[in-house]
Amino acid sequence: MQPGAQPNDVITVTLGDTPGDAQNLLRNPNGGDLYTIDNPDTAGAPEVPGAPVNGVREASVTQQVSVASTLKTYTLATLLKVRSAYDNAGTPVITDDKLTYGLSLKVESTDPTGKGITPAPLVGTTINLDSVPVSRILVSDAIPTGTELSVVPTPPPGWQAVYTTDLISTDANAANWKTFPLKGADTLAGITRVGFVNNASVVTSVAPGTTVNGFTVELKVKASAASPLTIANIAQLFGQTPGTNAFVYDESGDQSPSNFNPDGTPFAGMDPNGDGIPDALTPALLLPIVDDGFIDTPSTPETGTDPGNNNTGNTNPGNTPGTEVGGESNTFTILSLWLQPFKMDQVAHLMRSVRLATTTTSPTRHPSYRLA
Ligand SMILES: [Ca+2]
Ligand SMILES: [Ca+2]
Ligand SMILES: [Ca+2]
Ligand SMILES: [Ca+2]
Repeated sequence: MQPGAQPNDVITVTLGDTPGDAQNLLRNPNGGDLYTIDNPDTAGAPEVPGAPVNGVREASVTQQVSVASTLKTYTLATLLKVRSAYDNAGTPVITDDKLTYGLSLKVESTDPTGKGITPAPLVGTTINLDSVPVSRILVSDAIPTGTELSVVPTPPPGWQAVYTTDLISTDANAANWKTFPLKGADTLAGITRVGFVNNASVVTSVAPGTTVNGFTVELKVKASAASPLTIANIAQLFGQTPGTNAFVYDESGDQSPSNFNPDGTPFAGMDPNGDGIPDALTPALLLPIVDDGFIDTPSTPETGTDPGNNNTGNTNPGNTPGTEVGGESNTFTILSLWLQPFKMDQVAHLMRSVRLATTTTSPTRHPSYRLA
């Protein structure tokens, strides 16, 4: 950079020299080139002895940056949750019913917030795993009221399934997570949150433009649950932006990445310096920001809902504009198919209607009918 450069002056840096930064051209040796060199014939495979059939190639690339501009780099990550299966086990009781949820993690490559953010990869944040503080990307799903984890989840390649038995009042990012198999006296029924973390020796980050699928969670209805049972839950994502270490926190149920509000402003508390981009935060600053991810009132979820089961909670016509902060719960009601006074009434009414239709011949005649 030259000493006289002023704010907003544009600095251009070019590596290589081709017309219009064209790629993979036959080299024109005119100085400043970035070009290929044939390996010696003695190099062994995959070297093929002799000169390359397409000659020497060259390419170039140019980048521009404004002097004194702050590069707004941040990770825009969206956690998506759908209810992928419901199995009533072919019985009228609900206590053998199972629900399956599919979670996926999408790291945006373009900025949907309108804030001029340059999207960054997603990397881990500090969590406790098997009693050791480690850096991991964490996908967490609190076990909703009336259910328990049915099976140990099978993670997608490069990821590990994890669980915690800590009280739900400890937020997911502060909980003591454990890898499966179950440790000590732990049971599936005692798990309060299930989740997934990256296996740090395989996956170190999720690049912009990438969606990781295959986070599957299967729940079963507790033996003690009563019909009807409304199951409402929300999943949460925790990570960081590389370099700035800005905190990344998202909840499922909408298309908003990193819990950005529908108007493109950061989630409350995430941007202490007020530049429109979430910041690196201490555990003390995180505490009031992060929700426990547990739905206290499943019949009327305090988070709002995603009624389409397709992560469009922000555009739910039932939502009040401006109240769609954070995620929206996936909600599903199951009920026993027998001993339902409401349904019995419906059946009786239907039978009366049929009998009425077949016995009425005149508008003045009062038909008599009875239930068969
Ligand atoms: Ca059943
Ligand atoms: Ca979201
Ligand atoms: Ca900020
Ligand atoms: Ca929302």
